[in-house]
Amino acid sequence: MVKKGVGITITEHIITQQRMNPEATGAFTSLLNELVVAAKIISREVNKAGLVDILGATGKTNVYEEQVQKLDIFAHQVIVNRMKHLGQLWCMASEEDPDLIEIPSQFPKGNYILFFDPLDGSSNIDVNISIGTIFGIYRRPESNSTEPLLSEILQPGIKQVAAGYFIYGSSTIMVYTTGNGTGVHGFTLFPSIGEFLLSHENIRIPEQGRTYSVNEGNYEYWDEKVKEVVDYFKRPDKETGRPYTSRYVGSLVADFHRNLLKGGIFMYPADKKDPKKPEGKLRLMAEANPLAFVVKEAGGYASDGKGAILEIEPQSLHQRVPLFIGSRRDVMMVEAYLSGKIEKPDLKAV
Ligand code: P6P
Repeated sequence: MVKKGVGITITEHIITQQRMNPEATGAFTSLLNELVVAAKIISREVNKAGLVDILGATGKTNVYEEQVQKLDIFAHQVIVNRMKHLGQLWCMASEEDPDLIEIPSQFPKGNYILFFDPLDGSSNIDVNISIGTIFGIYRRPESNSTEPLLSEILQPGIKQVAAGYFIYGSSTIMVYTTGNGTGVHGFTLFPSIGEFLLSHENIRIPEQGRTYSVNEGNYEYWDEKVKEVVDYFKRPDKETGRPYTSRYVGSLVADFHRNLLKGGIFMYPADKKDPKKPEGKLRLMAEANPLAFVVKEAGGYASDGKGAILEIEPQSLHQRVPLFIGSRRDVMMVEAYLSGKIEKPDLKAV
């Protein structure tokens, strides 16, 4: 019997995408491929974290005064070390670094900008819940500057040329898109051959879900309209498929990935819990924008409750934003209600 091939590798897929783009120079392909190498290294450490002393907090805190887990730092350093010498990046920005990460002078600079959250969901590391790496890639705008300027870096999410994530769970999966109708594709890591193989071709998120994901422990800190939205999803109504099921892992990549495949809405609203985080906990540039780019390409939508996440003009590197993301009909309804376009939450109104 002739053994089947191993299937389509991520490397092959990226090159095929490159060939579809006549101006492609291969720079972007080498950038994505190096990110894949970084993810393989992170995946190996995440999957053996229980066995060696790499678990547990470092005693340090990051720019958000969050306990930084050792794997957070490891993942951050792996990505920076792999990407800095490539010659494809103008600069980088990481959730784990308050400042822009410049390319050391001994390496050539390139024309792409990489935003990343090296290990999102890190509070779940010690309890073996899926965590992930999120990335968004922009092109450096035309300019005569010789050094990266924040004004060049802070672009709306719609300007991304690629975005995606790696989820380190029961298996390691990469999901990415280059936008412009190229689709959203998922690849599963086969440790036995050390390759990501195409496993989820052209992912489309259901127009409407049956799941809502939100931390209801924050209920008393939400404004009244957000409370009404969450109560709406819980209220029985056959015609609109309610009550929805509640699913909340507390790891953005895990919650997002489930909703992307099965449909649903993830919400992290603004809340009054922490005066330092009036816009909620999630960050625009390294979390909301990349996932908004992916979900849009898969037929879904992402909103801050007033408008599209991808249209937001960023004001700072680490700004936070309320996030409603997932199945188009669900998110559009929430945005229509929160922005006053409809009088009450009603899926039949969108
Ligand atoms: P809460 C993990 O710390 C994270 O940044 C996201 O991955 C996740 O969606 C969110 O925070 C969970 O926050 O406040 O519900 O524990």
